[in-house]
Amino acid sequence: MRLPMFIVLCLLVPGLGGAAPVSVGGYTFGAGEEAFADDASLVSGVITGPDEAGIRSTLVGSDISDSFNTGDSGGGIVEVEFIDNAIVNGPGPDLVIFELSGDRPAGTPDPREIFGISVFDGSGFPAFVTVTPVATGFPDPADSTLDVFAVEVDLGSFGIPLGGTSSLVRLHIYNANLGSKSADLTALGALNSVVPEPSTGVLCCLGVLLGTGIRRPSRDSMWRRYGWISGSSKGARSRMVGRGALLARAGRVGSSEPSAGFSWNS
Ligand SMILES: [Ca+2]
Ligand SMILES: [Ca+2]
Ligand SMILES: [Ca+2]
Repeated sequence: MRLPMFIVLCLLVPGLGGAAPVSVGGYTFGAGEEAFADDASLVSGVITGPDEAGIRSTLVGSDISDSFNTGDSGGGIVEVEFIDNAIVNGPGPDLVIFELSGDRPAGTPDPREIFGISVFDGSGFPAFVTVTPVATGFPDPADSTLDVFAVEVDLGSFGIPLGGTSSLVRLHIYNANLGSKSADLTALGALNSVVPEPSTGVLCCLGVLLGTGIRRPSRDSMWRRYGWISGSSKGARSRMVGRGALLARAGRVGSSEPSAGFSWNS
């Protein structure tokens, strides 16, 4: 198998795939849909608002017409994963977490909806930081009584240096007992998003595949390269009655015939 060079470049170069930007709650995500979270699961505690599948379907992707809260439980910790992209610590905020709450003027924080966040720093999850969603002024597309709220996250706040990346975010969702069960979370998108660097193993596989396509001549191409065959297909070769007849026809019996030590790639 030989990977087309364009696909290989798309794997290695961020943004070369040409994704259309996506705008959510007044934020523009240059990497498009890819910028958003790709998986989510409950790692501890209890959340009765949605089941596991509901947690995942709510937090994956750019859709902000859905949300969940703790339900009647005491709360839990949800781990969100970015798979086809990673968050990178670039200039300013790197990640936006969206949640839904009652109508408020843009810029108004809603302390009833506080929750905790932590970002994997390469060796572990630093202590949770409590954050307060702020009204964006944009309405919930599915419920006109609600607005879109946002929390901006800078990876530098979690010890990740400029240019550093992370693919895991944990959310501590709990009832703040302020008249709302908890934050009503809906989506996470990376403002600064990169295609993850391929692992060493993937690079080795790519190298082997590319090497297979570029450096490993087929038996037919070798026959053509050395002038032993003028046809271009296996069919042409299959019509040959034998290598001796072929070489005799090409007048190459002798000096250019592969030596006894030559081995074909097969
Ligand atoms: Ca993604
Ligand atoms: Ca940053
Ligand atoms: Ca959602």
